[in-house]
Amino acid sequence: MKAVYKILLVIYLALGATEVLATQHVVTWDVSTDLNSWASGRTFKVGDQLVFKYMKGLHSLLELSSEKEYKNCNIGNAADSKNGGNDVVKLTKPGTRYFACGTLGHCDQGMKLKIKTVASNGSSQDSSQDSPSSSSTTTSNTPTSAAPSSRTFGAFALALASYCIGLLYILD
Ligand SMILES: [Cu+2]
Repeated sequence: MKAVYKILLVIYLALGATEVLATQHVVTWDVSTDLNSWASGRTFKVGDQLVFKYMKGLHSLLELSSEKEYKNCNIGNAADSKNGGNDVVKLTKPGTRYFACGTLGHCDQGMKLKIKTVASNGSSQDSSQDSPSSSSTTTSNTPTSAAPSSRTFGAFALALASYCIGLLYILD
């Protein structure tokens, strides 16, 4: 019986560890929100999710396929459309994605959003580029708290798995 609780604990810990890697960005999807400044204050990484919250029936969510369509509010041939009012979009790869409301006139009123997704290790590389003063990279204290890059994620998951298995034995 005790082993069951230990396994549950380990699963819980493993889920918790993967949870912190992805961020949910909740978008208040309406005409009055300044969507540009909302987006500019955030970093969108591969693995993150966008959640568009809006009054169902009043708005909808279209994904446009080009910058040109986005600029001109050409919503005629959208790549994807949703209308649930609580629409989740997963950012699966780096690049730019374009969203607009499908209700007539709303896109022209500014109800559109451009999202630039970066690789999950992108921002940390940028900050360490040309700053010789930041010599405070002490890797000795807590190496486990460092955010894993997408490339090393597999290795990280493997390490986590072995850590969890190890934990099972330690708890015995
Ligand atoms: Cu709308």
